[in-house]
Amino acid sequence: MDETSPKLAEFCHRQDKPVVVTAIGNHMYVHFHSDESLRGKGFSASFNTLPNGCGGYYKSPSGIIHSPNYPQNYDHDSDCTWLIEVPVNHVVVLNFVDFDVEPFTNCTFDYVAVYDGPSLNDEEIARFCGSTIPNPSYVRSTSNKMFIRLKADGSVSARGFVANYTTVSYLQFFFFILHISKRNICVGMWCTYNR
Ligand SMILES: [Ca+2]
Repeated sequence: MDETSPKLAEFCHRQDKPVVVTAIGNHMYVHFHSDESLRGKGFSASFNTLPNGCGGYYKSPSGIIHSPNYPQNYDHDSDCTWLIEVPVNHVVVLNFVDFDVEPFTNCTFDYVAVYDGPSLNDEEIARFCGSTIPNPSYVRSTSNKMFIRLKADGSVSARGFVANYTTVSYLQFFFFILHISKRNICVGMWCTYNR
């Protein structure tokens, strides 16, 4: 509710398209800052509320998502979904920085699932539960959209999760895949960088 809260997005310069920023809880704090020289038109924004109060739609090139109530426990029966959409010809890299979701075999009770596309109908590329950060901590989409779901049952909750996401171009993505799939191949600076 103030500047110590996690930053969801930061904008300057001109935005060519409307940008959607979604708060996780029922508060959002917006800070507009200008210095002593040069002015722009400023900004105009509207807001609305989501019926289930969690999840959201993210279109900024990077951002942070976290479970409802974090760092307090998420509610029983939570069912939150996040859609991240970044520019075409880019992919989404989601990186978990904190994770604590009720552990159970096959994540039967509570879980965080990641889908390679804009909805639950797309391929589920990861499903996590437990009290440690997933290893590896990141998940990548193969297109410019990623869908994430936190699903909880009616008993036992935990702290939840925090994840940040970034946008990577197809070219960067290709070089990364080449590197991890054939570690003995050097591609430009990637060879030096990862040696
Ligand atoms: Ca549970």
